[in-house]
Amino acid sequence: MKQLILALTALIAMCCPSFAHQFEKGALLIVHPWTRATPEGATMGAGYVTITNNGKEADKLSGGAFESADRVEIHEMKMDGDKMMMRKVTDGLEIKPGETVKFSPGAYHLMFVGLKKPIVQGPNAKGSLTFEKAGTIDIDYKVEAIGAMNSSDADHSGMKMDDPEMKHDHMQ
Ligand SMILES: [Cu+2]
Repeated sequence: MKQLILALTALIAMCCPSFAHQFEKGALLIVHPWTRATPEGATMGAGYVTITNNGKEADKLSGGAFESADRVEIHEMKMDGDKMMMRKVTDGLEIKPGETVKFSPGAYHLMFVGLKKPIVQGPNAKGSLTFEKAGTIDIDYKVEAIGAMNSSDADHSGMKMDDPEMKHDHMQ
């Protein structure tokens, strides 16, 4: 029986790379972090993630890190009258039990401040997110083209094994 379970576990681990680009710690699930390439000389970049709190207590995203940035801020875009305003979230972003918060252009985003080099397409970019209760979670960001407003596999449902988009998966 034990061997069977081990064999099954190994099989499951091999079979389903569609689970790959997500990160889990405690009750938190972080799905498909992505960013976009930046032009030469840019000092700021933006990152997007979807965070689900599967726990029974609220947690709070308080910040994070990005490989080539001085610091990471949480920003929110909001309409103020007819103007789009960007606001820095200074006291953390609460994620309630059962809640999913989707960061996207025009809403919440992570701002990578003080880039020391451009973000380039290629291997995923490394970073982390820090939560009050769950602590720090290492993640990596798929890098989309300069100016991209969404990421091709932001929605993992309906993905196929032979999807070329799967190339950025990390099975290690
Ligand atoms: Cu911003």
